[in-house]
Amino acid sequence: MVPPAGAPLRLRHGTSKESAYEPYVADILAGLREAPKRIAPIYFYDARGSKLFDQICELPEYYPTRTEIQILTDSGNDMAARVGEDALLVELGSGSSMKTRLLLDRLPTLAGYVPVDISRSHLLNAAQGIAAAYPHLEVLPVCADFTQPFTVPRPRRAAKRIVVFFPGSTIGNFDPPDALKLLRVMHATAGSGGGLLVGADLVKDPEVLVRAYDDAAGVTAAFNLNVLRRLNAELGANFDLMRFHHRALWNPQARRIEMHLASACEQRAMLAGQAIDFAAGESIVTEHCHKYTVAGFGAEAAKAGWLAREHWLDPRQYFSVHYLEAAPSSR
Ligand code: AVJ
Repeated sequence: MVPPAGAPLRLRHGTSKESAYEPYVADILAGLREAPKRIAPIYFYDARGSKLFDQICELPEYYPTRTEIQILTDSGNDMAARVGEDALLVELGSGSSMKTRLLLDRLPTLAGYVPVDISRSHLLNAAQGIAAAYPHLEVLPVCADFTQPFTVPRPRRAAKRIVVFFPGSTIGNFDPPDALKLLRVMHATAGSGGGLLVGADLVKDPEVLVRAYDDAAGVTAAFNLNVLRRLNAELGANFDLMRFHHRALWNPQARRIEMHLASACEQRAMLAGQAIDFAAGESIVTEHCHKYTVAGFGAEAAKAGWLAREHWLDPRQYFSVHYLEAAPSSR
């Protein structure tokens, strides 16, 4: 029996804390002790950061969201055919559900939908929205850090296969060794015969890339700086937001956009009783956004045991969505 629409969804797996990342002060301090200083991009997404990210997705310069939506709209039927009948769809980092709906609309026989997110409140809100819009779909939310293996809940109606859905080019936030680890975790999650439907942003004109991460309205700058505001508010730090500047740089060797917060002058900030010293011009790296080629992405995935089956592009070839199948695990 599927719970009635509107019934509260229970979290039966993962953590019961508000965020799977609490407490995080030790991680932040360790990153600020590295050279170069680093803050992981997961920390962007407090309530204000999540709102700013939604605004980024609407910016004229930020093409990835609308391009991926266009690909899902144009090729969604082919993707649904690949996912097949009676599958269990497991979405990683299931923030907004817009892209998911494009798939769910085309997958009437799905055995269940498992949204996985680190933020408990976002997860439950999104899951509730999906459960209300798809009353016959069993929704099984999991609050977890998806970079670590987690238990996939079993739907009441047995699934023929597990398909992991990982849109948004979030894979680009992981440096190559971590991306490979994540591809392996997803392979283990899907199991043999399982699938992976994943979005990956493509290498293109550096001007187009830089503008997407350094928009004229300054929304990305506000999004980047918000992480310091968050540390001030939540960890009692005293970063001076007027003395850090947003930078977006294209690194052609590593094929990635790098987001930095550059210190305008020599300065010291305090965090949890520890001094963090900055030279003038020194920066904190807050995000790497790796860009792929279609062949390059397939090759990385192959190292993790994935077989590339099909991919879809927009007419400008800005963004790619790939369907891969799990080769039987060698272990
Ligand atoms: C959510 C990781 C896909 O890398 O494009 C957008 C995050 N950062 N603008 C990206 C982001 C700055 C975004 N991802």
